[in-house]
Amino acid sequence: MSNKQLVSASKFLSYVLRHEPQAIGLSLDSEGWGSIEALIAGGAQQGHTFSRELVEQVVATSDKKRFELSADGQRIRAVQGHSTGSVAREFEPKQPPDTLFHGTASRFVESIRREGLKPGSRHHVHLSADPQTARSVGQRYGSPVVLVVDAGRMHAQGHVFHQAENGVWLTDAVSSQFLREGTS
Ligand code: HQG
Repeated sequence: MSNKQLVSASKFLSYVLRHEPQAIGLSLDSEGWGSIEALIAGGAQQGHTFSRELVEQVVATSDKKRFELSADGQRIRAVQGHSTGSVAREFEPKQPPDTLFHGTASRFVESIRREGLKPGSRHHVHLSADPQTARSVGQRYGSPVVLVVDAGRMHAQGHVFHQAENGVWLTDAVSSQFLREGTS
């Protein structure tokens, strides 16, 4: 399996398991699980041919551990990053570290200063535990800026945080009073 094949399959899996399961007629339950058999059959109908072996390799090699297989190996889900209305994962509340990081692009900073961080089309605002990861997330949209989130103070004031299985921190929104630019 070439790296190119794996990346392409990973992007397709992210697309259908997070955003558009209906594009291949796939049903996901509220925790994000869908049948691998249905995924392969639905993908094939849309010209995306892949095997169960390829799906398993994508899950095993995902750098950010984006996906998870069910214990019986029959189902797959994206652990976070959803925008589809059919999924509403119930994450446990968890106390965050004092500081978390959000990577964004410089062109969004002014709007974020005004409005704080909003989830956009996804279900949560995504935060990283370290500034390096945040920087690479910000880089996807342009010149990266790392915002420091005062997660400890937010939590003390009653804001709820969750941590997905792959370590990504999630919260509903971050008001600008809890944000500053920088890496520490
Ligand atoms: C920005 C990746 C203007 C926000 C990563 C971001 C992550 C605002 C963009 C995961 C704003 C949304 C999610 C405001 C937020 N005004 N812009 N008020 N509030 N934004 O892709 O956090 O590789 O939906 O800064 O690792 O970039 O796909 O969210 O730039 O964990 O597995 O609006 O996706 O994971 O962009 O990334 P996104 P994100 P994967």
